[in-house]
Amino acid sequence: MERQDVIRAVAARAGDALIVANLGSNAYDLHTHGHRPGNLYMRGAMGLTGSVGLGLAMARPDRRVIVLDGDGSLLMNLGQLATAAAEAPANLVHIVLVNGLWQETGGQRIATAGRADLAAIARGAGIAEVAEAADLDALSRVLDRALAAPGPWLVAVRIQERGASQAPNTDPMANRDEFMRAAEGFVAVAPQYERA
Ligand SMILES: Cc1ncc(C[n+]2csc(CCOP(=O)(O)OP(=O)(O)O)c2C)c(N)n1
Repeated sequence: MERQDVIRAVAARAGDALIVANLGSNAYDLHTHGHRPGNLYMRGAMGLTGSVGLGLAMARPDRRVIVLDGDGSLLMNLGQLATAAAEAPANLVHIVLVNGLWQETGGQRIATAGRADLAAIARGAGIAEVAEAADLDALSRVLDRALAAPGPWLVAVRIQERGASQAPNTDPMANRDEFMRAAEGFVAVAPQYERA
């Protein structure tokens, strides 16, 4: 299974869910294969995609929130799993694409290429619903459950890389504004953080 298969499968089922996509390829491919106002494309803040999704899920318990994370990014901030388990928002579906690499920075091998098991780590953190998928049929079944049944969910999806994703030419501020409107009810960012 390749990244784009996962992105397409999620986009096809997302409905009115809010989606937060990890910096790099997940964001690029979600924009290419499923752009909509309810998508937030992370541009930096490696490791925080899941934390942003957790905050959103807590702020908007009436909306399903999908996180499209990278394994390197999740490894950088494992504490978020314990926090998600403790806060336990039922509407959070945290999907991590496991390629065993830092694809975005040139394919450096990381711990998930070896012994580290993110699903086991999530179980140990106390996440209520943990699932794994390594092919499209399994992914479809897991997504159908995770998008309907209460979580929080952590879904670890094993992917094979087939090469670099194309970076779309998008404006992060416009994406932020559009996303905040889609996630209506959010407080606007303080003016001092606006770009001059
Ligand atoms: C704190 C921090 N360290 C390093 C980087 C550089 N960096 C950007 S993307 C990336 C790799 C992301 O890996 P992963 O989450 O596994 O996603 P993939 O690129 O494999 O889809 C790195 C190391 C960064 N942006 N921020």
